[in-house]
Amino acid sequence: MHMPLEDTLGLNLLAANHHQAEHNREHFDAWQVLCLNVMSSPGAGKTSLLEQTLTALSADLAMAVLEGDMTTQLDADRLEAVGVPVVPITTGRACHLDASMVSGGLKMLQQRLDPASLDLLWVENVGNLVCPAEFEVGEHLKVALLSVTEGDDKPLKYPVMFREADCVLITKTDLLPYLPVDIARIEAHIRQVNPHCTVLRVSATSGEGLAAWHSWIRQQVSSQLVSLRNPHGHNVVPQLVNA
Ligand SMILES: Nc1nc2c(ncn2[C@@H]2O[C@H](COP(=O)(O)OP(=O)(O)O)[C@@H](O)[C@H]2O)c(=O)[nH]1
Ligand SMILES: [Mg+2]
Repeated sequence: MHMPLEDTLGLNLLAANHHQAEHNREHFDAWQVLCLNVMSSPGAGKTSLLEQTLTALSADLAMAVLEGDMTTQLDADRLEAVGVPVVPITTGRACHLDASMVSGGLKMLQQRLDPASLDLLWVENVGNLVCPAEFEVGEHLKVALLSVTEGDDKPLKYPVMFREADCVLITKTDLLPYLPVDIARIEAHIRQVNPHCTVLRVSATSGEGLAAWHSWIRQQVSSQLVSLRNPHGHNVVPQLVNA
């Protein structure tokens, strides 16, 4: 049976991306840096949350950001203002970052610092609920944001993003009193597509939930280090036979 040409092209594209993503992850593991890929629709609050989070955590975690945007460096400038190194990656017409763009971003980052000195590398993806979920970039964990203004049906309408996420942040909870939306239904729909992810309610404006979010991050950084140093873990560099 023949596959349609466009299906074959699509599969090849994803396979090539997967290969590059694995390569990126090998670098992250060798540098012992945890990489988090932050995704959401445009305007759900990724940059605002990162402004708060980078400020709160930079005293005890060394961090940098790869900032994906289609055309501008506006978000990169906002985050650089916090005092954390940021590499802007403009994607042109592409609606997501892919693994080779991130590889290019890493080379630019290496001109500024030694990535092995970092604990945590953030990737802020291009705002889009569909494409970023299909293109891994080598991240260890995916964080998806969904703001309360987007309605409770989005986890069901865009299931791939929410199924793949390790942590889902329901953002802008300060707006709940003004909206005809039921946050319990948002959570139930997230659980329906992904029963196991962490779900947190946060507001970058009021500060609600940020302590729980920051403690989730710290936990992930620590367990990443443990898994890289654990000789029986899955991330161990393979031993050379007869070396
Ligand atoms: N009320 C409220 N507005 C927020 C919150 N977080 C972000 N915003 C606003 O939402 C808009 C988009 O935020 P931004 O961080 O740029 O979203 P991004 O496109 O996902 O990076 C901006 O006008 C922010 O001020 C929040 O927690 N509460
Ligand atoms: Mg942004």
